[in-house]
Amino acid sequence: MIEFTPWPEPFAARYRQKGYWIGRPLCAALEGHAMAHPDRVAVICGGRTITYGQLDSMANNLAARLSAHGLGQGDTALVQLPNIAEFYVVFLALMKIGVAPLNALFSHKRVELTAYADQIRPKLLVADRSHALFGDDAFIEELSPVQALLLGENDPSRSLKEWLTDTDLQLTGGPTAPDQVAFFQLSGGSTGTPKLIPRTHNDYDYSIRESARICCVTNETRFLCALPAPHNFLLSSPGALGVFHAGGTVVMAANPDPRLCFDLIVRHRVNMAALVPSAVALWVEAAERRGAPASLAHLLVGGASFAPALAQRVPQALGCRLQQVFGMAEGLVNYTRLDDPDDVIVESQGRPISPDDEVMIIGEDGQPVSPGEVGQLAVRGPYTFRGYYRAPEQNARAFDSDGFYYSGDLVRWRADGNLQVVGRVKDQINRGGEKIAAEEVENLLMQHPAIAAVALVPVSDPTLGEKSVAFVVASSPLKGIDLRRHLISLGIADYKLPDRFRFIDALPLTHVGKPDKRKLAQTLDA
Ligand code: OOB
Repeated sequence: MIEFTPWPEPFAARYRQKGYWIGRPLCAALEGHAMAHPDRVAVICGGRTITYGQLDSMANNLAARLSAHGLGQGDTALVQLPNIAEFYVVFLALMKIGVAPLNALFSHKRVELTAYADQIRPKLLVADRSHALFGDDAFIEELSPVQALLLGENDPSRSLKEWLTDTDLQLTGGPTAPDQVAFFQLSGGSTGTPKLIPRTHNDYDYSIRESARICCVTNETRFLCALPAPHNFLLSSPGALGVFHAGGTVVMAANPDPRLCFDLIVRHRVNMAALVPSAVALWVEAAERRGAPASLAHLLVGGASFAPALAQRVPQALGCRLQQVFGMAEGLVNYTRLDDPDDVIVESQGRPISPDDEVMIIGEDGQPVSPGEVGQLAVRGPYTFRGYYRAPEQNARAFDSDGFYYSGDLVRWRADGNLQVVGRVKDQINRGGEKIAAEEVENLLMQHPAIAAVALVPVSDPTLGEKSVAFVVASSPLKGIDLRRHLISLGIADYKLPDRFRFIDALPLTHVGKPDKRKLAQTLDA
């Protein structure tokens, strides 16, 4: 059994009694559709059209082979796949036999994958030969999983495609109990080591069902997945799992480039998509120049701050309804509702999924703020986690004694009952929806022998919303390119590479002796 911090029993009892937690594993909805109408299309990926029946039988084949290799409940898997149908097949297969995956982003490299593997000690690795780290076996040997399965592999004993084909093997074992860990979600993070979020079947399934309902996902939905598939937004808000819950179709795109996506939307009559604001800007511009793809009816936007001036242009330019999403891999997800007044949809980030999402807005004095005032968002509820995986110190900081999780977002309630995100207190850079924990990059920079001190700070950017600037105190002459090379040699995701380096004589300090990042940021505005 994978350890995690459970909800205290009175909460768990209430969530069950109210019908939020229904005791169903995450593979159940898809299996139901595979039984009821196997020929309906579940995923379109490149030239392939995969039905619910095919998706489920590939997952059964993989699950049977994995269970025959001794994998099952309590085991973990490190999975890194690009946006392809196999991502869902693997996820489903692992749910069926109770193996908890951690789905890394395809942009993740040595630093991230090593940190994840150190935490979960995966028995299974699923990766892609086309990824720079997996071109040969060196890194696989370092990770030393019991079993590695690779996309694009010639050796049949390790070829993922091979493991999805028909087998006589019987699937043994089954999903973990619904109140146990189903998989690990990735935290955007604000600390040195990337943190993992254990999600249970019960809590995640509830967020999926309600998201699908609130976003009016049906079996007619044709959803474009053009951001990383493992991200909570694309997985469950309502994401691909919301679409599978309703029996609709997911169309995979490698990236959100409008040239690629508009073509896919037209070709596959896509009617729903989910984007981060920086991609919305590209779509709106492209549509204003050469027209919008007609079938698109509904666009979800979330993951980063969304300027009302851009939001305003969406319905006209793209000919679709807009829905804002403010969510987090830790749990809480807020939506504007489709029938909300225009000003709510354009200016707010909506309201929580559940009547039992308890949201508090806490001021600097640790007390709830007056109505309408700005403070830090704290939350507990039926699908908000109760603790990072094996991180007691971080949990002591992120949670209060009543189990409220402090998200690090600065928000306010509008008089109409919707939240507005106005800023952040966590030490994080939100680069076009991709989250960078400042401390993680600072620690890696500090490994360079010529760096005496460093602070990573966000700077506003017209395209991405924010970019990162590293302020560096060097003990001998250095150039930005040296530090870029240093980080690349350590192996971090490209989005974490500082966009700019600024060399200074000393870091300004706050009265408690920490780098004064606010002051540093001001020197950039000037
Ligand atoms: C989503 O999840 P994460 O875990 O990558 O990042 C969560 C953080 C939030 O705490 C907030 O700082 C920021 O991303 N954020 C937004 C936002 N949505 C997320 N900031 C401003 N406006 C928004 N609409 O990003 C995520 C998870 C599920 C659904 C949607 C997004």
